[in-house]
Formats: sequence, structure tokens, C-alpha cells
Amino acid sequence: MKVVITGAAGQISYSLIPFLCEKGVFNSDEKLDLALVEIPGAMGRLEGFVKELEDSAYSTVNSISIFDNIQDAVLDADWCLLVGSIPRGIVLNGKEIKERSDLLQINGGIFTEQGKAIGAHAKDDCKILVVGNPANTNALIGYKSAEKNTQLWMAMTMLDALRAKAQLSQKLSCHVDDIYRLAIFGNHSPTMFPDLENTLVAGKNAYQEIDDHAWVENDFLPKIQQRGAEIIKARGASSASSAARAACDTVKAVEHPTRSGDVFNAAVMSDGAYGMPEGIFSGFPLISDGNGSVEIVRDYSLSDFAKKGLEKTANELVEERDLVKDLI
Ligand code: NAX
Repeated sequence: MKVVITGAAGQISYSLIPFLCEKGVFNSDEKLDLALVEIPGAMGRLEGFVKELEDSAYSTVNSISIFDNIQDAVLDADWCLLVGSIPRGIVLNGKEIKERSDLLQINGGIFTEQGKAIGAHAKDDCKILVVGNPANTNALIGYKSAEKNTQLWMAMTMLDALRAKAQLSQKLSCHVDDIYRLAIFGNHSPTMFPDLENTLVAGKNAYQEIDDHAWVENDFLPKIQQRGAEIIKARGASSASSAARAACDTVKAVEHPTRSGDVFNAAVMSDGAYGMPEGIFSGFPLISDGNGSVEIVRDYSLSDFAKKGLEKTANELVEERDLVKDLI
């Protein structure tokens, strides 16, 4: 089982790769061939991390290789976790990258190249999870560049779902495992829409159990939408351990059948479900059969409040798509 991870010397990967090496993540006993990718300037750091991975002597791992280019890394890949990207605020050629449009263009270049390489050299049924931000639009660029619709492209919204479950479990004093059908719609950005109206907690409707729309609108939604910023403020760095947990959970969710009556969360290419425009990557509730088939769950009913939320995040995704239209 070949697993490619870009941004492998970064902070998310430092937690993510050990998580992926634990038993039971993949639905196969085949040992892992890890292909770790970095930019040339970070290869030294990556070599250091590889020494630690070797010292961990994982029984799940067959080999660990490092690459400073995507083309060689993705040959026959089963999974590609695209974590590496250029963060907002970085200084490139003397200019600080602050604007979303600049960030989209720079990362767009990276994801065009990665998409082409994955389409040409990875397995036909390769699964790809984009973590690097702006994740939904990076996934769109990668998917379009790959030109291979047998491959499954996703962008990560699992972290948003885990954050929402954690807040809901505190509010209703229940265990996170008792929460079913919690869905994140739209963009992995502050416009995302976490839906509680279709969520079940121990078989009961979560929204009715909360019975407090003001809490949902004024506390819960902003909390989830702004959680990333809250963590940056407190930690001086963006979420890493929780993002790694979420990326690993997404792999697990695709690799194994979804538990009965539940969903998992990722952004996939929209086919118009729930009125999200076609041709953007949007967060949806999904199910997996554990055999490579992932489907959007289509039986959620949306209130006017939810529809307004979906419209807002859809508009942002369309705007982002328009900003990179020369790349797709
Ligand atoms: P770091 O800056 O620690 O690591 C990123 C790594 O990517 C660096 O080592 C860099 O050298 C490498 N890199 C850059 N361009 C590359 C390329 N073309 N090929 C290979 N490697 C490349 O960031 P980290 O905290 O690990 O975050 C990584 C990305 O995840 C960021 O874009 C971040 O915004 C995004 N996030 C996405 C989340 C999500 O839910 N979708 C949540 C967490 C996180 O904010």
C-alpha cells in the first residue's frame, strides 16, 4: 500500500504520519510504503524526521522513501495526502502574501503540478485528500489537472466535524461516539455550515434536544467557524495535532464501511446536491462502503436558516473558483 504525504516535514505531518502507521487505519494488511515529499529546502528536516520514524520500528511499515519532487513520489500511489502548501503571511520575493487571491494563485501552481502527476502516475483508483489550504479550491485544481475521474479527490472538512462534535457533546453532556449524522456543508473556511438539524444524539434529534436556536446561531456556529483562528491566537501556530487526527480519521472513514445510520465528512466534487453549484468542491455528509465507493448522503432536510448558510458558503466557493479559472 503506497501512501504519499506532501509537506512531510511540516507540523501536521509530524503527528499525522505516526497516526497513519498505527494498525487498523487501512483496510488491508498490506504493509505501507511511505513516500514523503518536501520542497528541496526542507529535505534536511525531513531526513531528521525519517530517522525518528525508523526508530519507531512500526510493524505496519515496509519502506520509507523521501522525494523533493512530486512526479517520482506518486508512481503507483494508493493514497496521496496533500498537506504541503504555502501559508498566508509568507514572504515571497519580498512581498507578503496576504490576499486570498494571491494565495490561491500560488497554491494553484503547486496543485496543478501535483494533480497532473497524480493523474498520470498514481493508481487509477488512488484516493487523494487535500489538507493544504485553501483546501477545497486546491482540490478542485488538482482534480481538474489530474483528468482521471476514476480517482477520488477530497478536501478535508473532518476537523470541522470533530470540532462540532466536541462542542455538541459538551452542550448535551453526551459522548462524541453517540453523535450521528453531523454534517459540514461547504468550504473549509469561516463560511462553512455545520448542520445540527439532522444530527442525532443517542437516537434523538440534536437540534430539538438543544431547544435553543440562539445558542446554535450565536454560540455554536461562530465557535466552529472561528475555531482555527482561536487556536492560532492561543498557540501561536495553526492546529496540528487535531488536524492530523482529522486527516487520519478521513483515511479510516474511506477505508472502512461507515457505521450504520452515520455519515463522515469531506468535501467532494459537487453534482448539485443540496443546491450546491456543480463544479466546486463542497463539504457534504458522505458514506463509504469500505471498498473505494464514497457517496453523498442525500436525505438531509434543510430549513431556511440552513439554506441561507449553504448559499453563503457556496458563493464563496464560486468566488474562489473564479479567482483560479485560468488554472482549471
Ligand atoms: P507547515 O508550514 O508546518 O508545513 C507545511 C509543509 O509543506 C512545509 O514543511 C513546507 O516546506 C511544505 N511544502 C510547501 N510546499 C510544498 C510542496 N509544493 N510540496 C511539498 N511540500 C511542500 O504547515 P502545517 O501546519 O503542517 O499545515 C499544512 C497545511 O494544512 C496548511 O496549508 C494549513 O493551512 C492547512 N490546514 C488545513 C486544515 C483543514 O482542516 N483542511 C486544518 C489545519 C491546517 O490549518
